[in-house]
Amino acid sequence: MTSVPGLSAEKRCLVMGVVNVTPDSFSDGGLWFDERAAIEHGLELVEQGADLVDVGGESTRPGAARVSREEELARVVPVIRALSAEGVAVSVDTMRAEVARAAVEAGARLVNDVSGGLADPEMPRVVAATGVPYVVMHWRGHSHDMQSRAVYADVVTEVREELAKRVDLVLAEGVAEEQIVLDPGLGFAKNAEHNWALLAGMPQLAELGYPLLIGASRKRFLGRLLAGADGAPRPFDQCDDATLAVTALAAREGAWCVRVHQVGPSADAVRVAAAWKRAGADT
Ligand code: PMM
Repeated sequence: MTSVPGLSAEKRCLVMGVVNVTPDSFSDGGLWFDERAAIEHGLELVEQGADLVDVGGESTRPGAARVSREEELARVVPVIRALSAEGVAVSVDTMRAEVARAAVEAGARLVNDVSGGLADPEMPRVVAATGVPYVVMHWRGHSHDMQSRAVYADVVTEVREELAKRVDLVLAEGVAEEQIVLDPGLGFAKNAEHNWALLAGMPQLAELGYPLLIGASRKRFLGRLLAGADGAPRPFDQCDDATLAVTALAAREGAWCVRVHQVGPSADAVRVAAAWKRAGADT
């Protein structure tokens, strides 16, 4: 089973707090773009109960353009180095093998690749060499036109099959089974209906035999669900209670990790879910 070196062996869903070192991310763009602010926010998230802090330097919001490799490195490496030096378990949110390699050298303990190795063919080999856990997310293309690929006859079956293919490929490139974590990629080439189907389909995705990471935090489908009487979606920063509900339900479904922007309430929720499960196991 996948484990992150240095993390508690307590049996519960992990909480990954998000630090986007970007000027334009959907949910927190610009807030932590400054290096010092990003480091302080990462430390704050750990105080609030984050097991991992996910540091990303490239926005993946629908329509976003790519940043250069140099810019991405300059954004994330100093933040990862500083947080790692403070003992924080850092994951790097990147699609680039070179950024992943530099991040692990700077202390990152997990590589979170939203493209599941599709954006950079070097990625699986680099991750294999590092030996750290590897989040393989379901992805169909870069953000600038990904929503045009949100076409499925049966989203759960297709995402499951496409993830299984990615797993075969990364294993063939030398990644160990114990390194792999799968993620359905909510919002990435998926509309609201697809996202709900994938959450409901977690048991089918879990049948692939790998831990699951769920990233629903502040995503548009939550805002749409909570739209007011005028039909206007709820702004993303007013979707944290809905995110918390997803955390509780995902943890209950056996998620390995949830990726969230507001950490404190989710850190409590995963403990509630674990106590509930333990009590069930005792009776
Ligand atoms: N979502 C975003 C960024 N990185 N990583 C994983 N593994 N899963 C996700 O769902 C995911 C991710 C986009 O969210 P943000 O830009 O609002 O942080």
